[in-house]
Amino acid sequence: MLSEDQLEDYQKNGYILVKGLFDPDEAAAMRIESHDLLARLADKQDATWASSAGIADGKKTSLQHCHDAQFYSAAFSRLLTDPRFTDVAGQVLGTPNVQLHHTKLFVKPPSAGSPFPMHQDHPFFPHTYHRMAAAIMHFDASTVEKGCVRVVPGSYLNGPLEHLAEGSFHLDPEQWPIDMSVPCPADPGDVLFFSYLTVHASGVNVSGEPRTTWLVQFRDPADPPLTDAHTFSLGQGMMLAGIDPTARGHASAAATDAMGGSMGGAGTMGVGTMGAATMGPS
Ligand SMILES: O=C(O)CCC(=O)C(=O)O
Repeated sequence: MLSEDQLEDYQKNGYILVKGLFDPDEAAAMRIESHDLLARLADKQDATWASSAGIADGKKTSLQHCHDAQFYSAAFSRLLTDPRFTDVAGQVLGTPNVQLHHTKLFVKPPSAGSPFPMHQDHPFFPHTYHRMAAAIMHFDASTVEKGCVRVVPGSYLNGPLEHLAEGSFHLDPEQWPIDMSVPCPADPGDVLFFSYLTVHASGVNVSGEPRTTWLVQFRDPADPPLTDAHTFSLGQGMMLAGIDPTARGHASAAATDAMGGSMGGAGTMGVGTMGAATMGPS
């Protein structure tokens, strides 16, 4: 659980790095699990965003990834409902009800592991009340050299920002240079929680070691999605803690809408041009 001071910090800055949420030996076991899973994958895709090329000075970088790792290995499923994680997730959302949106396993390979440009996660899957956040679980050390995640403290208070859509939603680098962000180096077992409105990015892994993280995106089930831009992730809607007070009302509204129904669910209340695009691995 977060202390009152930590929760205040989150409310002020839109992020909190929770030290030692998991033990280093648990993180080490998940690191092995992660690398084994990526080695097993038949279809190995590079998740590098086209919009990150500028950050890497035109250098070719790569990013290993697996969406929905909990469908490949039960070790990930256990983490999803681990109360050490879900208690903090509920605290940052401000509700005991925590619902899965999606997960992404990333390994930034040594020497040229891909960076991420400055962005909010909001344009990929906008929700009505913005009760959506991410937790990045660190399975090995993440330093500035390894391309750790970087955040702009307090940026979530600006609300949704206009993004450039090309090459995955990202902010204009002239207005949002990466230097505006602060690095969040982490040890194995540390978890970084941040709002989907928090501006964040990450650097190139120029070190000799891979950086291994698992990102879990979660929401308040009572916060209706504004579009159906991201409904493809496996297990979306699974309850990680508490209950869904809508009894899957939003999911059935979206399904009816997708079938051309008239319930006015996701897809009819869009956010202009940002909503429908499905670029990038978010
Ligand atoms: O893992 C990272 O370095 C950043 C990931 C990220 O920003 C994202 O997936 O939206």
